[in-house]
Amino acid sequence: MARVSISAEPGAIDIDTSRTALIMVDMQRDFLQPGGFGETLGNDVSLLAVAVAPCRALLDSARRHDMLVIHTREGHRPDMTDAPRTKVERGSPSARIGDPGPYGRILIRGEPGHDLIPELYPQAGEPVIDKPGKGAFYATDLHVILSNRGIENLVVCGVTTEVCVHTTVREANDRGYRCIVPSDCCASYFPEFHEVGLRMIKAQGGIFGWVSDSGRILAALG
Ligand code: TIU
Repeated sequence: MARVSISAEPGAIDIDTSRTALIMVDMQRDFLQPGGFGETLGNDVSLLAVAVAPCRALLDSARRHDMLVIHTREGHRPDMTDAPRTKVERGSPSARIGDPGPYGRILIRGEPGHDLIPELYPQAGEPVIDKPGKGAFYATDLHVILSNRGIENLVVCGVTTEVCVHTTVREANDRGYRCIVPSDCCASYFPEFHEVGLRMIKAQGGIFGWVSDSGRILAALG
């Protein structure tokens, strides 16, 4: 156990590292690599690449400090019985969830595109949460896993800032977790949504949590 103080907005936050988990949200090939789901939605996936190296630095530090590391993956069963029609039929992308893509069927569990990028691949013993929704708590056992480990604080990284990271932070906030979001460890296809998403988290005295960055968190962890 180590108590550390992390410089953040709206103010410094003191955490016990043994009660803190690092959560990597949806760092999947389908979102980050050219030709995957993110690109079929019309997005420039290179905008997400900037988050990979800072995430890797935090991941390495968390592992050195024996912090709980959790990875999430957004996706669905091969028969897609857990995919709402509204989600599958949304918009008019050139390929939809379940359709064949360059990395197998898009956002389908077990397909190469659904898997996590090699740079941030889970180590043995790190729970991987397969989630059908945007939030990591919805229809998953994440809350049980965190409760069993006595986790109170979450450092939430991943993509995209305003979609799955934000939804997860909001879900966590309602469940009583203190969330710290390192600004350079998340990214969006829409840079302005990334900026505003972070401002929303730390506004009103930190209504959803705290915003820091990898440099300040690494400095605090030592
Ligand atoms: N993980 C996640 O954010 N899922 C999305 O679909 N994000 C988009 O921004 N499209």
